[in-house]
Amino acid sequence: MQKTDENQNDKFYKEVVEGLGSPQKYLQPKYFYDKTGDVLFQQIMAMPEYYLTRCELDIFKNKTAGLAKAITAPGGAFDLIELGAGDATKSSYLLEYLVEQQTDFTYMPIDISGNILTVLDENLKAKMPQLDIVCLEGEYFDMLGKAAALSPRRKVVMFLGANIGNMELEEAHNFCHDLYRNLNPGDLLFIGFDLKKHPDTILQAYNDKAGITSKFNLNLLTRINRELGGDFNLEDFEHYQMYDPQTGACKSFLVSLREQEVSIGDKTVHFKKDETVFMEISQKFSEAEIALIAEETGFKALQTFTDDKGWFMDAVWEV
Ligand code: AVJ
Repeated sequence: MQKTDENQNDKFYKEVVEGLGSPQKYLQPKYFYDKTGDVLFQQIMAMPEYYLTRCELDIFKNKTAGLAKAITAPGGAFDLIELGAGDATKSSYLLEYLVEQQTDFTYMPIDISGNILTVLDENLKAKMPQLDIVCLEGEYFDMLGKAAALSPRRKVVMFLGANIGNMELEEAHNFCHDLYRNLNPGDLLFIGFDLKKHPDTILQAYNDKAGITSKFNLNLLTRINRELGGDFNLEDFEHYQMYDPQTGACKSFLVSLREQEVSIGDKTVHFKKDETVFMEISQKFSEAEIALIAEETGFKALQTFTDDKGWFMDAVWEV
């Protein structure tokens, strides 16, 4: 059953109040992506500092045949599911190749943003009229269940763009294990990781000079103001970014520039001066750490693909 907007707003409110009521205040990055957030993320991907998208694009553009081979190798028709598809810039190279080869598959993009899915559906249909596409709007596991109910075919699940990095290590581990348990023997997981590299390169990707990442973070406060009846004053908060090469954690925060009270609907949240709100983790991995996650969550690591710089890795794992 499709959730109503009202239910989704209740959940948004509940999670915001819970996060801002915690000793270490936090908000969840999945809420960044409203209409403005989608546009700002597009701008982030186009920034000179944000190498991630270009690196993964390099893999999809230049290693298309290899990727297609890895996906089609087990044989037979399949559903190509993409978690957090966004605008599918990267995967469209693979989709075009598969369509050209007359591969028997259905593309099932899953995204939390219905807005971006509508655009995606239109664009892909215009580009590839032969493409069989079913858009699924909602949270990953709900929609994976829906995909399983829609068809019994072999599943290839793509989780690109270093989206896995948005989880703490233990959470990433649990997530992969949950995927493993929700798939069947022979199904594949195709998953993108941002690799550890020079700390400055990483920090700059999230601390751009033009301040787009800062706007991206602050936009969530604007969204709370609009959708949950908040009264955040954006001038009273500042974006702060850090990267720890030891753990590979790149984290963003908003810092309260003064002591203040903010109302959200009928709730009041108190901020001390310099108090932080943890916004997002973008975890970076070593090759060994990636192999270990596969092993510990039950998957068999089949193959890896990297860009020319060796900055990004797409791994193919089998259930
Ligand atoms: C979409 C989660 C991969 O962490 O690199 C980019 C989001 N946040 N700049 C990332 C993001 C700030 C991005 N992911």
